[in-house]
Amino acid sequence: MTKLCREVWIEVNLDAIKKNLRAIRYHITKKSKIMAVVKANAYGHGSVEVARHALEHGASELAVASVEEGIVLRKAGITAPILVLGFTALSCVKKSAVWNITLSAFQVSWIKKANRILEKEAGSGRLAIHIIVDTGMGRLGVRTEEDLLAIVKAVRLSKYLSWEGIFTHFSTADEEDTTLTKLQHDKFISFLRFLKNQDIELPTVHMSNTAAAIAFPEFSADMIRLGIGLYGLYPSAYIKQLNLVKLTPALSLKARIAYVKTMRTEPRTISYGATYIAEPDEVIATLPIGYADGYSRALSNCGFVLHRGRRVPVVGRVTMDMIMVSLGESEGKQGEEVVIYGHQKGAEIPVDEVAEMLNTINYEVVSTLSRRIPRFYIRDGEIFKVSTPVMYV
Ligand code: UAH
Repeated sequence: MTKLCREVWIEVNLDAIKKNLRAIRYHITKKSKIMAVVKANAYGHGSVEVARHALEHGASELAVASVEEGIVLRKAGITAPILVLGFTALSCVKKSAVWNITLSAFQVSWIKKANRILEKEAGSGRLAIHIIVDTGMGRLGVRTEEDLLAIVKAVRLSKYLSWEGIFTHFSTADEEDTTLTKLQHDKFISFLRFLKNQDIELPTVHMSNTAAAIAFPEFSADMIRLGIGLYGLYPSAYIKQLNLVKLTPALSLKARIAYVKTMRTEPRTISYGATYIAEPDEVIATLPIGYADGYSRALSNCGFVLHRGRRVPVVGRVTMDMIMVSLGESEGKQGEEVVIYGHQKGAEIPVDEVAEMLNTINYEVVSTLSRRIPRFYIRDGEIFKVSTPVMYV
């Protein structure tokens, strides 16, 4: 294993990602393609490695949140279609065409200006477009048939744009009450029917995120956009308990104990604010992870890590780069491995549990893991690649 100077790391199990892709593949409509959503550094897992692996194991397209995220993938040699799911400023249209990155669009004025930009910048290439339809997410997209027809016509008239997709996004597909999801689906289908009635041939149609792909496989259309499920996490407790697809979490967060002491002398205060006072003879271990790594300060005095397969509590405040945990009266050794998220000797700290403690969702817990933590990629049961923000020796 690569020697780390600061001994905290993420293990990304690519075999789990392959399993998750397979599980979803069997669940959705046969003809539907899978777009792997690798935005936000693949939800913290590392976009280049996850994208490459997903493309090798059943995904055929990728989605990101910005042109910059797409360029990272292109620079790594990835040639599959890449769609930017969000809004892109017109100033980045040329760059998108040059790097062959597909943009999402929903405004006629934007389409016309984008075409003019590309007309002036001869040689930039054509820009592929997916049209967003807002059926109830209330974020981006056309909301009326009139606006949809206008943008479709504008794209089709644009010499430098090509219309390659149309999609909507569900806002409550992870919830037990399916009323709004069904309404959004029906609305989207009626928009599509409206276009067909105008003799307009549809490009790739997609609507489902992980939740919809699991709960409504019949909505899979030409393609699904698989995000959280790719990483082995469920979009909600409700979707998990449906028990329709077995997912395997891909990410573990681990560290080695930096220092161990027995609290024999006064004061026995721990960390900023002295919010924890250790018992005499309590054993305290210091770990090299903090809130700048994405380990939330809200876990101060309430998080847990696994030491020798046993849960031990975070004591005192989480600092920027370190935390302290209490080993109680047990012994601990400098350099011993602890698990912050994941499994150790039959025990587990699931990301879902951490999310619940933080009153947030698993998406936030993994996607906020800092890029300064090295990622170790495991394939066929073995570490095959280490991605580090700086070179470790
Ligand atoms: C437009 C859009 C998103 O913003 C996100 C996703 C992926 O969602 P999950 O992570 O819940 O699968 C799809 N589409």
